[in-house]
Amino acid sequence: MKNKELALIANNARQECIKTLFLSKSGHTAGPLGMADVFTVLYYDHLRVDPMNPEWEGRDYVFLSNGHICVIWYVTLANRGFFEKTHLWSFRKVNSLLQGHPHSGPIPGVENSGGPLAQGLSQAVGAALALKRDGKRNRVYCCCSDGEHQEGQAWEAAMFAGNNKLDNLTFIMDRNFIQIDGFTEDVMPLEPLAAKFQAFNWHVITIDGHNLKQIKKALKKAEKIKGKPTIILAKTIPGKGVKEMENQPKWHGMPPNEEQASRALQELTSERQQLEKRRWV
Ligand SMILES: Cc1ncc(C[n+]2csc(CCOP(=O)(O)OP(=O)(O)O)c2C)c(N)n1
Ligand SMILES: [Mg+2]
Repeated sequence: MKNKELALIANNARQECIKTLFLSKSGHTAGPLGMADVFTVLYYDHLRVDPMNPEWEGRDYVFLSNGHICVIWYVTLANRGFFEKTHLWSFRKVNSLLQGHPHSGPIPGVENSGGPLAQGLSQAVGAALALKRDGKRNRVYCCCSDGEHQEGQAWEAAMFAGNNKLDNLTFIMDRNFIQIDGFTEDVMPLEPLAAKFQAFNWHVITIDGHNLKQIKKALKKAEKIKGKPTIILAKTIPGKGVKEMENQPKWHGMPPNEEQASRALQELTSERQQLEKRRWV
């Protein structure tokens, strides 16, 4: 898909995240806005999925390990036609299909239950191993966060995947440098992340997580790497697109109030007008 179309879809997804979070009056804002470009490229340009038949056996599997950013997953799945968009408006409400952390089973397109950080990484690794052993050609994608790589389980999953040469597995890390109550490098430094994964037999690709061309290229390159899994370290701006929310840990787990939501939508609408006017090559 053309980059202009993708940029407009990502802009729309950001606006819908803001509306959904405002209506729910709870949820996470920074991560979802930061990962809108990655989710858009994944679902509109890259993945082999069929919204009409989410359990199609030839599909690529998508896992979300940092389950708290699920609003961007839900918005993307709804816009791609996996389920009715009206579900978004009851996000996080009692008995809603769309809870504050994803659960596998009832939600079309959602493969894993997430929330306890780092568990999704192990789930994805297990799925990739099973598919490989069954001689299947499906790929497994796992979106994850930087903060969760402060947990032991993350490195156990990484070591296992590298050791088992799971080249049907791609991790995409939201490398946004924030976590729940501060900046990752202040709380518990993660760097040098690339060298750590390389030491565990991973292929590492570092990209600007808002550059559509780079996201596309990295996803394609990962499919060609043999004998090792790939991690795409996507450097993102948490809260991307809304200046007052960008790069601030306080927006990790806070929804916008009415004034903040209205300012955010205004800013994103004017960004949309710029995107329409821009010359795209
Ligand atoms: C096992 C586990 N421990 C703690 C938490 C609480 N928690 C939820 S999000 C979060 C911050 C993780 O950092 P990151 O995912 O990088 O946050 P973001 O970039 O989305 O702000 C924490 C500690 C959790 N969900 N699971
Ligand atoms: Mg983070």
